[in-house]
This record gives sequence, structure tokens and C-alpha cells, in this order.
Amino acid sequence: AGVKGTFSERTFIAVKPDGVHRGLVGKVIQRFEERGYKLVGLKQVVPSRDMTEEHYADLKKKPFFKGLVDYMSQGPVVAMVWEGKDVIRQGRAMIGATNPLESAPGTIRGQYCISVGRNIIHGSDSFESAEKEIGLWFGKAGELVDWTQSGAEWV
Ligand code: FUP
Repeated sequence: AGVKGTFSERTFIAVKPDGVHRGLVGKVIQRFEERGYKLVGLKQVVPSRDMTEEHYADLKKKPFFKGLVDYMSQGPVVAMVWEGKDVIRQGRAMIGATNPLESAPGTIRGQYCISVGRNIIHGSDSFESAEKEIGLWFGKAGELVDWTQSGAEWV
């Protein structure tokens, strides 16, 4: 996930199936772009159940796990990697609380959803999760693009 605490820090962000169906992909991308972050990975996928279970492995024992896997693996999911200073923590703040009813107005969840089981977006919650999730979703060589944003010195 890049180098923690530097301009190369990276996070994994995914628009979940409800967000894709509701046409919110552009809104999500726009918020990260306008904030000044750099998009280094982007693809649309229908994740397998195995893949989804691996992504949410920490939640395996939760009562909502099966429903969560059903929901995510129906797809499509728009998977992204965003890069920039403090992007992991800032991305979480931009997304808002897990339960959209607790998400501040103006956050992504606080603006676009009301149900914890349909909260439209995922973002890595730590450097370790970002490393794991980027590897899981963008494991193949060449899927991430290193590029220089012109004007980055102004952001
Ligand atoms: P977050 O990191 O904010 O996505 O939150 P978690 O990793 O704790 O939860 C992952 C997903 O599980 C949430 F996005 C939605 C789902 N979930 C529920 O459906 N019910 C719950 O009570 C908690 C989480």
C-alpha cells in the first residue's frame, strides 16, 4: 500500500453492487479526484464468493456474514486503488461510519445511503488491510499504474 505516511500511501476503495446499480460510481471517483488523490487502479468485477469471503475474512463469525457475501458477490463491484498523503485515514473519513445512520452528513455514506447492509462503498481501515486488499483485488502484475499527476505540487 505504498509507503505509510508519504505521498505514495495507497488505499483500496470499492463501490459495492448497490452503489454501482444506483449510478454512484462517478460521485465516488469525483470526491477522491477533487480532494487531490491519484487513481492508480480501476476495474469492474463480479467477485467470486471465495474472493469475497477472503476480503471479509475478519467477519467470518458475524451473523451478517452470509448476507454480506451474497450481496457483494452478486456484483458488479468497481474496485479502485487511490494514492496520496494520508489516503487510508482520509478515505475512511470521507466514507463515513459503517452504519450510514451514524455517518455525518456530507460523507459518502451520510449522503447516499441509510442501511448498514447496503452502504455502497468499502475503504481499507488500516495500512495492513490496505496491503492485504490491494494484493487480493489487484494481485496481477501491471494492474496498477504509476504515473505523475501534472499539477500535483498545487494540491
Ligand atoms: P466498514 O469497514 O465500515 O465497511 O465496516 P466493517 O468491516 O465492520 O463491515 C463490513 C461490512 O459488513 C459493512 F460495510 C456492512 C456489513 N455489516 C453489516 O451488514 N452489519 C453490521 O452490523 C456490520 C457490518
